[in-house]
Amino acid sequence: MRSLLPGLLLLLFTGQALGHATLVESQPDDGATLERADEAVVLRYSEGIQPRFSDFAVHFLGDDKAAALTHDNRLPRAAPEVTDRNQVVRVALPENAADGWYALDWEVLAEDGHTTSGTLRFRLAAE
Ligand SMILES: [Cu+2]
Repeated sequence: MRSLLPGLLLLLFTGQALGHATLVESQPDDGATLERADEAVVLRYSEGIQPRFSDFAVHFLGDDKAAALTHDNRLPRAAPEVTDRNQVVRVALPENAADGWYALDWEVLAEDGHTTSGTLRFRLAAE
């Protein structure tokens, strides 16, 4: 019994560490510029997510990077494309998206049932 304990603890901690779907990287980075409106915003998570129970909302903030995210500045929802074992999410901007600041507000349910969320702010500066 005593010899089993360390292994059991390791299993528990490993399971926790692997469980949450944390944002590993994004394109563009938070605060950075997207130079083409037709290029999707890409989020990569540490674990697979459950697309049906995850939410990705794009808000247009105009000139104010720090603007609050409201119902009024939220853009119409578009279905994100989820690939790579449900770890990569591509969120397209609307056609003819205006230049300015945007925020992508996300909340994802990992395959283990844990929820994580965050906000990515980026600037669109298309030619
Ligand atoms: Cu978890």
